[in-house]
Amino acid sequence: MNRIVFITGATSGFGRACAWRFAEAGWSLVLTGRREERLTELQAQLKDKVPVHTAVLDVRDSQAVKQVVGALPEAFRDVTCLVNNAGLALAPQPAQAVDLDDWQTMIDTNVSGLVNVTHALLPTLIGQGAGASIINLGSVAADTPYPGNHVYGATKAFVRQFSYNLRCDLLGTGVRVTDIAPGLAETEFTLVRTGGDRATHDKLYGSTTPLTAEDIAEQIFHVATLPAHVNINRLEVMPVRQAWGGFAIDRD
Ligand code: NDP
Ligand code: 8X3
Repeated sequence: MNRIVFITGATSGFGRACAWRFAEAGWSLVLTGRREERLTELQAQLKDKVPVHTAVLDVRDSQAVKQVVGALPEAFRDVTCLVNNAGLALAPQPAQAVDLDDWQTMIDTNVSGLVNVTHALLPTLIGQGAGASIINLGSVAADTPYPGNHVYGATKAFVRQFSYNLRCDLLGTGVRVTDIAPGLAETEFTLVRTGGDRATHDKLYGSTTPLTAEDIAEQIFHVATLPAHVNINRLEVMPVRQAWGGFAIDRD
Protein backbone atom coordinates (compact mmCIF):
# COMPACT_ATOMS: atom_id res chain seq x y z
CA MET A 1 0.00 0.00 0.00
CA ASN A 2 1.22 3.50 -0.90
CA ARG A 3 1.48 5.96 1.91
CA ILE A 4 0.34 9.24 0.44
CA VAL A 5 -1.73 11.67 2.47
CA PHE A 6 -3.70 14.57 0.95
CA ILE A 7 -4.33 17.27 3.55
CA THR A 8 -6.63 20.28 3.12
CA GLY A 9 -5.89 23.33 5.25
CA ALA A 10 -2.26 22.33 5.80
CA THR A 11 -1.17 25.92 6.44
CA SER A 12 -2.19 26.06 10.10
CA GLY A 13 -3.40 24.19 13.16
CA PHE A 14 -4.39 20.52 12.81
CA GLY A 15 -3.55 20.39 9.10
CA ARG A 16 0.01 21.62 9.57
CA ALA A 17 0.52 19.33 12.58
CA CYS A 18 -0.72 16.41 10.45
CA ALA A 19 1.88 17.25 7.80
CA TRP A 20 4.62 16.93 10.41
CA ARG A 21 3.14 13.75 11.99
CA PHE A 22 2.73 11.89 8.71
CA ALA A 23 6.17 13.07 7.55
CA GLU A 24 7.72 11.70 10.72
CA ALA A 25 6.37 8.27 9.69
CA GLY A 26 7.67 8.58 6.12
CA TRP A 27 4.43 9.32 4.27
CA SER A 28 4.49 11.36 1.07
CA LEU A 29 2.55 14.59 1.49
CA VAL A 30 0.12 16.55 -0.67
CA LEU A 31 -0.33 19.83 1.19
CA THR A 32 -3.03 22.29 0.21
CA GLY A 33 -4.43 25.59 1.48
CA ARG A 34 -4.97 29.13 0.30
CA ARG A 35 -1.83 30.73 1.78
CA GLU A 36 0.95 30.00 -0.66
CA GLU A 37 3.78 31.40 1.46
CA ARG A 38 2.90 29.04 4.31
CA LEU A 39 2.80 26.07 1.95
CA THR A 40 6.19 27.04 0.57
CA GLU A 41 7.62 27.37 4.07
CA LEU A 42 6.24 23.98 5.12
CA GLN A 43 7.55 22.33 1.98
CA ALA A 44 11.01 23.77 2.66
CA GLN A 45 10.90 22.39 6.22
CA LEU A 46 9.75 18.90 5.23
CA LYS A 47 11.16 18.17 1.79
CA ASP A 48 14.40 16.64 3.09
CA LYS A 49 12.40 14.12 5.12
CA VAL A 50 9.74 12.99 2.62
CA PRO A 51 8.41 13.81 -0.87
CA VAL A 52 6.16 16.88 -0.65
CA HIS A 53 3.80 18.31 -3.26
CA THR A 54 1.99 21.57 -2.55
CA ALA A 55 -0.97 23.16 -4.29
CA VAL A 56 -2.68 26.45 -3.54
CA LEU A 57 -6.31 25.46 -3.22
CA ASP A 58 -9.53 27.03 -2.03
CA VAL A 59 -11.74 24.02 -1.31
CA ARG A 60 -14.86 26.08 -2.11
CA ASP A 61 -13.89 26.09 -5.79
CA SER A 62 -14.98 22.71 -7.14
CA GLN A 63 -13.27 23.24 -10.51
CA ALA A 64 -9.98 24.11 -8.81
CA VAL A 65 -10.31 21.02 -6.62
CA LYS A 66 -10.78 18.81 -9.71
CA GLN A 67 -7.86 20.52 -11.42
CA VAL A 68 -5.49 20.04 -8.47
CA VAL A 69 -6.46 16.38 -8.04
CA GLY A 70 -6.23 15.75 -11.80
CA ALA A 71 -2.80 17.38 -12.02
CA LEU A 72 -1.16 15.48 -9.16
CA PRO A 73 2.32 14.37 -10.24
CA GLU A 74 2.67 10.61 -10.80
CA ALA A 75 4.45 10.05 -7.48
CA PHE A 76 1.55 11.64 -5.53
CA ARG A 77 -1.39 10.38 -7.57
CA ASP A 78 -2.30 7.25 -5.59
CA VAL A 79 -3.58 9.00 -2.48
CA THR A 80 -4.29 6.56 0.34
CA CYS A 81 -5.50 8.96 3.01
CA LEU A 82 -7.56 12.12 2.66
CA VAL A 83 -7.62 14.45 5.65
CA ASN A 84 -10.57 16.78 5.08
CA ASN A 85 -9.45 19.39 7.55
CA ALA A 86 -9.98 22.81 5.91
CA GLY A 87 -12.70 24.62 7.80
CA LEU A 88 -13.61 27.58 9.88
CA ALA A 89 -16.07 29.21 12.23
CA LEU A 90 -17.06 32.85 11.85
CA ALA A 91 -19.29 35.30 13.66
CA PRO A 92 -19.58 34.17 17.29
CA GLN A 93 -22.44 36.63 17.84
CA PRO A 94 -26.06 35.47 18.24
CA ALA A 95 -27.61 34.21 14.99
CA GLN A 96 -29.82 37.26 14.66
CA ALA A 97 -26.76 39.55 14.57
CA VAL A 98 -24.78 37.66 11.94
CA ASP A 99 -24.19 38.67 8.32
CA LEU A 100 -25.62 36.15 5.87
CA ASP A 101 -22.24 36.16 4.08
CA ASP A 102 -20.58 34.65 7.15
CA TRP A 103 -23.09 31.81 7.27
CA GLN A 104 -22.60 31.23 3.57
CA THR A 105 -18.81 31.14 3.94
CA MET A 106 -19.03 28.47 6.64
CA ILE A 107 -21.39 26.36 4.53
CA ASP A 108 -19.28 26.84 1.39
CA THR A 109 -16.09 25.82 3.21
CA ASN A 110 -17.10 23.23 5.81
CA VAL A 111 -19.84 21.55 3.78
CA SER A 112 -19.35 22.22 0.06
CA GLY A 113 -15.54 22.33 0.30
CA LEU A 114 -15.37 19.01 2.11
CA VAL A 115 -17.78 17.47 -0.37
CA ASN A 116 -15.81 18.86 -3.34
CA VAL A 117 -12.55 17.28 -2.22
CA THR A 118 -14.19 14.00 -1.24
CA HIS A 119 -15.91 13.71 -4.61
CA ALA A 120 -12.69 14.41 -6.51
CA LEU A 121 -10.64 11.84 -4.58
CA LEU A 122 -13.20 9.05 -4.12
CA PRO A 123 -12.25 7.17 -7.33
CA THR A 124 -8.59 7.23 -6.31
CA LEU A 125 -9.31 6.08 -2.76
CA ILE A 126 -11.58 3.29 -3.98
CA GLY A 127 -8.83 2.32 -6.41
CA GLN A 128 -6.47 1.94 -3.45
CA GLY A 129 -9.02 -0.23 -1.62
CA ALA A 130 -8.33 -1.83 1.76
CA GLY A 131 -6.46 0.48 4.12
CA ALA A 132 -7.41 3.70 2.36
CA SER A 133 -9.12 6.31 4.54
CA ILE A 134 -11.10 9.52 4.58
CA ILE A 135 -10.70 11.42 7.81
CA ASN A 136 -13.11 14.31 8.23
CA LEU A 137 -12.74 17.08 10.79
CA GLY A 138 -16.05 17.35 12.59
CA SER A 139 -16.41 18.88 16.03
CA VAL A 140 -18.10 18.53 19.41
CA ALA A 141 -20.04 21.54 18.10
CA ALA A 142 -22.01 19.06 15.96
CA ASP A 143 -23.76 17.71 19.05
CA THR A 144 -23.52 20.41 21.67
CA PRO A 145 -25.69 23.46 21.08
CA TYR A 146 -24.28 26.68 22.51
CA PRO A 147 -24.80 30.38 21.90
CA GLY A 148 -23.04 31.62 18.78
CA ASN A 149 -22.64 28.10 17.36
CA HIS A 150 -25.57 28.47 14.88
CA VAL A 151 -24.35 27.53 11.37
CA TYR A 152 -20.89 26.35 12.45
CA GLY A 153 -22.27 23.49 14.58
CA ALA A 154 -24.77 22.67 11.86
CA THR A 155 -22.00 22.30 9.28
CA LYS A 156 -20.21 19.90 11.61
CA ALA A 157 -23.42 17.89 12.08
CA PHE A 158 -23.40 17.58 8.30
CA VAL A 159 -19.81 16.30 8.45
CA ARG A 160 -20.80 13.64 10.99
CA GLN A 161 -23.79 12.38 9.03
CA PHE A 162 -21.99 12.58 5.67
CA SER A 163 -19.19 10.48 7.17
CA TYR A 164 -21.64 7.82 8.39
CA ASN A 165 -23.53 7.83 5.10
CA LEU A 166 -20.29 7.45 3.13
CA ARG A 167 -19.49 4.37 5.20
CA CYS A 168 -22.71 2.78 3.94
CA ASP A 169 -21.95 3.44 0.29
CA LEU A 170 -18.28 2.48 0.57
CA LEU A 171 -19.06 -0.87 2.19
CA GLY A 172 -17.15 -3.50 0.24
CA THR A 173 -14.55 -1.08 -1.15
CA GLY A 174 -12.23 -1.29 1.85
CA VAL A 175 -12.21 2.52 2.19
CA ARG A 176 -12.60 3.68 5.78
CA VAL A 177 -14.32 6.87 6.92
CA THR A 178 -13.89 8.63 10.25
CA ASP A 179 -15.40 11.75 11.76
CA ILE A 180 -12.89 13.24 14.22
CA ALA A 181 -14.66 15.52 16.69
CA PRO A 182 -12.31 17.66 18.74
CA GLY A 183 -13.28 19.93 21.59
CA LEU A 184 -11.27 22.94 22.77
CA ALA A 185 -8.00 23.02 20.84
CA GLU A 186 -5.60 25.94 20.58
CA THR A 187 -4.95 26.82 16.94
CA GLU A 188 -5.74 29.90 14.84
CA PHE A 189 -9.41 28.82 14.97
CA THR A 190 -10.55 31.47 17.47
CA LEU A 191 -8.53 34.24 15.81
CA VAL A 192 -10.35 33.41 12.57
CA ARG A 193 -13.71 33.13 14.30
CA THR A 194 -13.36 36.53 16.00
CA GLY A 195 -11.74 38.37 13.09
CA GLY A 196 -8.34 38.50 14.81
CA ASP A 197 -9.31 39.23 18.42
CA ARG A 198 -6.15 38.19 20.28
CA ALA A 199 -7.62 39.02 23.73
CA THR A 200 -10.53 36.59 23.19
CA HIS A 201 -8.09 33.95 21.94
CA ASP A 202 -5.87 34.38 25.01
CA LYS A 203 -8.84 34.34 27.40
CA LEU A 204 -10.36 31.19 25.89
CA TYR A 205 -7.16 29.14 25.95
CA GLY A 206 -5.56 30.78 28.99
CA SER A 207 -5.64 29.43 32.58
CA THR A 208 -6.59 25.96 31.32
CA THR A 209 -5.03 23.16 29.29
CA PRO A 210 -6.56 22.98 25.82
CA LEU A 211 -5.77 20.30 23.28
CA THR A 212 -2.86 21.10 20.99
CA ALA A 213 -2.80 20.71 17.22
CA GLU A 214 -0.31 17.88 17.77
CA ASP A 215 -2.78 16.02 20.04
CA ILE A 216 -5.31 15.92 17.21
CA ALA A 217 -2.71 15.10 14.55
CA GLU A 218 -1.70 12.11 16.67
CA GLN A 219 -5.32 10.87 16.71
CA ILE A 220 -5.66 11.37 12.96
CA PHE A 221 -2.43 9.48 12.33
CA HIS A 222 -3.58 6.69 14.65
CA VAL A 223 -6.88 6.33 12.78
CA ALA A 224 -5.11 6.31 9.40
CA THR A 225 -2.64 3.61 10.42
CA LEU A 226 -4.92 1.11 12.16
CA PRO A 227 -5.11 -2.36 10.63
CA ALA A 228 -7.02 -2.22 7.34
CA HIS A 229 -10.05 -4.09 8.76
CA VAL A 230 -10.64 -1.53 11.55
CA ASN A 231 -12.85 1.55 11.08
CA ILE A 232 -13.23 4.16 13.83
CA ASN A 233 -16.56 5.72 12.89
CA ARG A 234 -16.30 8.73 15.15
CA LEU A 235 -13.67 9.87 17.57
CA GLU A 236 -14.60 12.63 20.00
CA VAL A 237 -11.65 14.13 21.85
CA MET A 238 -11.73 16.78 24.55
CA PRO A 239 -9.20 18.15 26.99
CA VAL A 240 -9.62 16.73 30.50
CA ARG A 241 -10.29 20.28 31.68
CA GLN A 242 -13.36 20.70 29.43
CA ALA A 243 -16.85 19.27 30.07
CA TRP A 244 -20.48 20.12 29.27
CA GLY A 245 -22.56 22.80 31.03
CA GLY A 246 -26.26 22.81 31.87
CA PHE A 247 -29.31 24.26 30.15
CA ALA A 248 -29.86 28.01 29.92
CA ILE A 249 -33.30 29.17 31.13
CA ASP A 250 -35.02 32.45 30.38
CA ARG A 251 -36.83 33.64 33.55
CA ASP A 252 -39.14 36.54 34.36
P1 NDP B 1 -6.90 26.92 11.83
O1 NDP B 1 -7.60 28.20 11.61
O2 NDP B 1 -5.63 26.92 12.58
O3 NDP B 1 -6.69 26.16 10.43
C1 NDP B 1 -7.72 26.12 9.48
C2 NDP B 1 -7.15 25.68 8.15
O4 NDP B 1 -8.23 25.64 7.20
C3 NDP B 1 -6.10 26.63 7.61
O5 NDP B 1 -5.00 25.89 7.15
C4 NDP B 1 -6.80 27.33 6.46
O6 NDP B 1 -5.86 27.57 5.42
C5 NDP B 1 -7.80 26.26 6.01
N1 NDP B 1 -8.91 26.83 5.27
C6 NDP B 1 -9.89 27.66 5.70
N2 NDP B 1 -10.70 27.99 4.68
C7 NDP B 1 -10.23 27.35 3.58
C8 NDP B 1 -10.62 27.30 2.22
N3 NDP B 1 -11.69 27.97 1.76
N4 NDP B 1 -9.91 26.54 1.37
C9 NDP B 1 -8.83 25.84 1.80
N5 NDP B 1 -8.39 25.87 3.07
C10 NDP B 1 -9.09 26.61 3.94
O7 NDP B 1 -7.98 25.99 12.58
P2 NDP B 1 -7.93 24.45 13.08
O8 NDP B 1 -6.67 23.79 12.73
O9 NDP B 1 -8.37 24.45 14.48
O10 NDP B 1 -9.15 23.88 12.23
C11 NDP B 1 -9.04 22.75 11.37
C12 NDP B 1 -10.37 22.04 11.34
O11 NDP B 1 -10.69 21.56 12.64
C13 NDP B 1 -11.55 22.92 10.92
O12 NDP B 1 -12.39 22.15 10.09
C14 NDP B 1 -12.24 23.24 12.25
O13 NDP B 1 -13.60 23.50 12.08
C15 NDP B 1 -11.99 21.95 13.00
N6 NDP B 1 -12.08 22.02 14.46
C16 NDP B 1 -11.31 22.89 15.20
C17 NDP B 1 -11.39 22.89 16.57
C18 NDP B 1 -10.60 23.82 17.44
O14 NDP B 1 -11.00 24.02 18.60
N7 NDP B 1 -9.50 24.37 17.00
C19 NDP B 1 -12.27 21.95 17.28
C20 NDP B 1 -13.04 21.11 16.41
C21 NDP B 1 -12.93 21.13 15.06
P3 NDP B 1 -5.80 28.86 4.49
O15 NDP B 1 -6.35 30.00 5.28
O16 NDP B 1 -4.35 29.01 4.15
O17 NDP B 1 -6.62 28.48 3.31
C1 8X3 C 1 -14.63 23.97 17.51
C2 8X3 C 1 -14.87 23.54 18.91
O1 8X3 C 1 -15.97 24.16 21.11
O2 8X3 C 1 -15.48 25.98 19.59
O3 8X3 C 1 -15.16 23.07 16.61
O4 8X3 C 1 -17.27 24.46 19.12
S1 8X3 C 1 -15.95 24.58 19.70
